[in-house]
Order: sequence, then C-alpha cells, then structure tokens
Amino acid sequence: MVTFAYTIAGSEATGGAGFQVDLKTFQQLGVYGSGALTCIVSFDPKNNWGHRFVPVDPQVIHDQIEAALSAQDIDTVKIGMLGTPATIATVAEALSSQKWKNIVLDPVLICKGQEPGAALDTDTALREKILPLATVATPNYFEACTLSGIEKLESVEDLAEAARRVSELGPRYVIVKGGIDFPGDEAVDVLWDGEKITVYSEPKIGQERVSGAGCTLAAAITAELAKGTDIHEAVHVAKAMVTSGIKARVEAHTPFATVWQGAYQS
Ligand code: PXL
Repeated sequence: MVTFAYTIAGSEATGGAGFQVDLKTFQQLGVYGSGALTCIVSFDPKNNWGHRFVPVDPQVIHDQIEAALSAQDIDTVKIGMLGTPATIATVAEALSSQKWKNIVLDPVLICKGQEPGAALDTDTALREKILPLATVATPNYFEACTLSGIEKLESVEDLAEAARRVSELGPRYVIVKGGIDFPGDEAVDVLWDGEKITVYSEPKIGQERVSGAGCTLAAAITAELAKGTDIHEAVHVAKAMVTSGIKARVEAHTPFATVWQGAYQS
C-alpha cells in the first residue's frame, strides 16, 4: 500500500528549498507526495540573489488543498513557508476541514538572505493560527529564539528550554535545530516529546550555511511519521538524511550550496 504525505509550502525556483525539496524528500523515503503552493520565490541573480516573492491567491491555495484532500485519504501534512497573514488564515481554515494524524510545522519566518523585520506580522499570525494546530514543530535557531523569547541559545540546555517553551504554544513534539549558529563543532538538534529531551548530534560539515537543510529535515520527519514511524526514530532518519545530503551538497552560483536528498540510502 502506498503511503501519502502532503506539503503546503512555497516554490523556490532553483530547487534548493521549499516545495521542491519536500517532494524530493518524500520520494526518497518512499512516500507519495502532493501539495499546495503558497507562494513563488525567484531569487534575483541581478540583485545579489535577493528574494522575489509572489504570494499565491488565497482562493487558489484553498482550491489546491480541496483538490488533493478530496482525491486521496491524506492524514499527514508538512507546512513550510506561508509568507503572508492572508495565506496563514486560508491554510488554518483548510486544515480544520478534516482530521489529521500529523501536522508538521516548519515555522519559516524568513529565508536566508531576507530582512528579519518583514516577518513580524507573519510571525504573529503563525503563532496564533498555525502553531496551536501543529503536532510537531521544527524551528531553527532564529525561529526558536523568536518563538520562545530566549535571546541566545548557547548550550544544549538552552535548546531544550526553547523546545519546551515552543511546545507550550501547541505542538506536542518540538525539534529545535541548532545549525551553524549554535556554538561548537557539532550540529545539534534536540527533540522535546513532552516528557524528555533527546539530543541528536553530528559533527558540523564545514562552516557555511547550506540551503534546504531545514526543509529536508522537516519533510523527512513528515514522511517517516506518515509511514507510522515513532517520532524519535523519525528524527533519527531525518538527521541522517540531512547529514548525508549536506556531505553530497550541490554547489551553485547562489550564495549557498544546497542539500542533495538523493544521496540518502536507508
Ligand atoms: O529555507 C526556507 C525556505 C522555505 N521555502 C521557500 C524558500 C525558502 C528560502 O529561500 O524560498 C519557498
């Protein structure tokens, strides 16, 4: 029997992040993917690869979700970049049209290279309308600070505290990704499952940011949960996929290389 997973995310035209990464990750883990596009991001090569961002009309977002959820029995969804308060309201309403087993929220506030200020109203809408519906959230360093109110994450205990605080906003499971901003030689992620912290650590591969790592991690967790994998094992698989994908990263003319999901072998 085929396992389905759904993604509600933005297109990043170079294939290094967002919707494209989600579908590649689902496929690599043997899960049939479909999804709704929330926005289209086209980096501008003539303007330092700045983000050209076009939101999809809310009615069109609604229609895409209606089509997929009517066509197939889908109980697991990943939510990536939403981008505007209007999109967030539409997605929140669409999610409430059925029951879900897993709602994995990658709380994308800003992308690499974007201005932090632009995210404030989106941040508020995400916190109020989507986080309470999520069963899993995967904030990165910056998103964990913003959502938890902690200024700096300097130790594993800080990551753990941020995860616990984000969990109080709704999601039962929170994975905080330390990434390149977390001090030290290890890429550390922590999972708070409501009772205890599990630490996932791998040596950092280089000191440069890689595009698509966060999307890949959340999409891989989503695919594994869709298959019925337990959350601790799902994060373990996802971390292994991201690590192998960064080792095999694809260089580009953009400021960041991107994760290669095809490198992962289970
Ligand atoms: O990596 C975050 C991200 C997610 N989704 C889309 C993006 C980006 C970053 O560029 O463009 C569509």
